[in-house]
Amino acid sequence: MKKIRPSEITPEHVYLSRRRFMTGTAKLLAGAALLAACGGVAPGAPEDEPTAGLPTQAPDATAFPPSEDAVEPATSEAPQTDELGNVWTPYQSVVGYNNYYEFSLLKDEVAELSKGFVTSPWTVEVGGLVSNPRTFDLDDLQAFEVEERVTRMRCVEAWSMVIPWLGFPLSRLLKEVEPTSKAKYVRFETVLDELQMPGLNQPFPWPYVEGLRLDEAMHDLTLLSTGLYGRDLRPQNGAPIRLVVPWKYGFKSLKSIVKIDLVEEMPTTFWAAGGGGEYGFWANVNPEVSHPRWSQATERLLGENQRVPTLFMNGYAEEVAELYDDLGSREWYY
Ligand SMILES: Nc1nc2c(c(=O)[nH]1)N[C@H]1C(S)=C(S)[C@@H](COP(=O)(O)O)O[C@H]1N2
Ligand SMILES: [Mo]
Repeated sequence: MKKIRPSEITPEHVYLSRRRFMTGTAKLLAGAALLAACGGVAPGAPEDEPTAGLPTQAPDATAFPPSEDAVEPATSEAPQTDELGNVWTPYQSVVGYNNYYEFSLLKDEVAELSKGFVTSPWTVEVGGLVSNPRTFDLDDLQAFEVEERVTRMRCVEAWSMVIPWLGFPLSRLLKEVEPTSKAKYVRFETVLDELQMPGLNQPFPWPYVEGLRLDEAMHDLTLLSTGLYGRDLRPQNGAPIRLVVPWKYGFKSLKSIVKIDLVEEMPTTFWAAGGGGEYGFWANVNPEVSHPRWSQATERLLGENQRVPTLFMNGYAEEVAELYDDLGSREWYY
């Protein structure tokens, strides 16, 4: 097995990944219904506070070697870090410990159940309050030049990862469709594929919908991601294209996008509709605003042995302060 050194993750590598983008093989999933409903359990409870029938799972790379993910793309000889010095989360955790409720509520089952998820052909329909509505196919999406962005992803369940994403700013795609002056928010929708997604049996308000205010969506930190660790996205991470909003709780970063609409009113999101009032629209990371059932003061950074303090706006406050008149106001944190 060839080991790829960190130094090999170069722009060329990024370019190759972009050219490959996404391939998929047709395979029907064998898994059916998984477990009973967990009423009121939203993007989950923190792992040390399991709730109603939702087993907690420790990430265990060795217990989870799906063949296509088995080769580590980077060695840890010279660990790579983000701008705060946090080491990149091991690849096996990034592809083996996932929240993707359309497949399963169990983080270590998602990769197996989503294996073979067909993501080609694929289209993203972009419309609503725009002058130039457009449907992007995989070739159109490939035309956007990708860059590597290493950002932290902080799940509302109080764990986090440092992920080297490949992607491009959402603003570039939005500029192509030309939002009209009436557009105030962006509404995103994940694919709804009952044949391939056994988790859709769960009584949640599908499809998975998320939203951003237009200026949040246009911010340079807001990415459409098509890959990570120099490779195309695996289904469990939201192939072929997903959102990444690093200063907000992870549930905002929806996966496998098929529809983007510019709208006038704040959209009703999946977790706002189904999360029992525990998950609001803004969801900006704030260690001082507790979830109704647990503290958000610290998080378990995967790959590290200790919990680390959670940072205000997940450490991106300087970059995103311009978006919020009064960062101290509590309203931004639900
Ligand atoms: N469509 C969809 N998108 C989703 C989710 C989901 O269940 N369905 N889970 C969210 C949550 S809670 C988190 S923390 C991140 C996890 O992303 P990752 O598995 O790539 O680390 O995806 C988000 N996007
Ligand atoms: Mo999450």
